[in-house]
Amino acid sequence: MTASYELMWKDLGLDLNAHDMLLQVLGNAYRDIFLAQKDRPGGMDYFNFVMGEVHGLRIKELLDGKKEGKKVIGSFCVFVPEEIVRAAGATLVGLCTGADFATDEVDKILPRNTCSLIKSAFGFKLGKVCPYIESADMIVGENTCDGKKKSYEILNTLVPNLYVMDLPQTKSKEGRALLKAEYFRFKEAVENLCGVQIDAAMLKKGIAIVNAKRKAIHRLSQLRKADPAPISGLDALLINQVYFYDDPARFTGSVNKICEELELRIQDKKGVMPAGTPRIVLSGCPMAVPNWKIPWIIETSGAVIVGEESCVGERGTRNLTDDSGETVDQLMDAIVERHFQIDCAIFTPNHDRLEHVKQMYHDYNANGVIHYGLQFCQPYQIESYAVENALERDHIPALRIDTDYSMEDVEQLKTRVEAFIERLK
Ligand code: BJ8
Repeated sequence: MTASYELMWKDLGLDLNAHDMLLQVLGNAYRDIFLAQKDRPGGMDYFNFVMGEVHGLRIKELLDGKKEGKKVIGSFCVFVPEEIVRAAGATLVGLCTGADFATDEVDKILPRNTCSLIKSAFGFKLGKVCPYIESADMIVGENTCDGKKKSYEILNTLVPNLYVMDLPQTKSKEGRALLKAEYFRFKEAVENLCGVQIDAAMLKKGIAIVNAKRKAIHRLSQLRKADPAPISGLDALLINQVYFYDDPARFTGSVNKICEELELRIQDKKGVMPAGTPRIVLSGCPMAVPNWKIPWIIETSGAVIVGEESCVGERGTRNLTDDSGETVDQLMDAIVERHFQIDCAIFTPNHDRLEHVKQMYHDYNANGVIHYGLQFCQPYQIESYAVENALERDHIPALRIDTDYSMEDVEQLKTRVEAFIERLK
């Protein structure tokens, strides 16, 4: 990244030395993990560029937009309805939660047995290295797992603009009513922030923008069913990660462009790995940038990832929002309906997720499922027992991995993953 952004980062209040260090680590990891791959589709050049400019040009775009009155809203969860944000003409961005940072500072505030994802959000804020959180006009937290719910009480003392959304924990009639009430409350908060009154036409536009992104991802997912796999799981994960940062129309265009290339690859039977390479569905906690450890281990151990049952993946993007309503109430209902289907492990019981993992295994012609739980993530770690049982009942090979963002266990994990992949051959 160039020095021309230094002033911008300084104005945002970033710690320039710490930020330089972060970019260097990120750049090296990207080179070693992504650029080292063979036979990447040419369309990944765009995503290389986006990643190279993720703290540079993209932030400049957001700040330029702010000068023209376009608000920026940051979020940590796919339950925050992007349709409403786009309807108001604002931008939704995912906030950085994929790497350890300022761990000493974080340990003074949060218990050690807090998941890496939550610690990371705090680390980026305390270490002053996230230009997204510093650019945001509103930061949305959500009452999902206990860790997030309670830590937002503390985050509220560190940022001036936290908005907390309550979320249901059961898929009941009452749960749906709560989600609906909370989405209306959120709509009002966004309207106040942006100084607009969202009408049906604006909502329709918001839905169209977000649905287009999701459809492009669906197209990509369909292509990943082919053997040989036309794109690596790492690159597909990267696309799913960029989903949360990029300008939506540009993102949609770039994904569709890469899909055209992959269609040709499939016609020519060209893949990133030979036909017959063991195929894995990765299931579990979301993987935010730059959390690439497990996919990198899997794909350097002789397998290819063909689908992600994750919020940075199919759990986050699989359903479209029905855009046929004509009134604000009908369209809001459609947004509620769409998000109420998200089968996050904070719901109890959560049978739909077990069915979804199995469905993905069959749809993507996979050979096995690897469940990824972040250490101290109670919802996903506890639910991994049910996932594994459901898979075993159907004779689907499964491996459970619990880890964090550190690299200390890489060798040990690699040994387990290699043994699992060997079993699938
Ligand atoms: S809809 S998965 S994005 S809550 S890893 S912080 S659950 S202890 S991230 Fe999530 Fe929304 Fe659900 Fe998706 Fe807690 Fe677990 Fe940490 Fe987690």
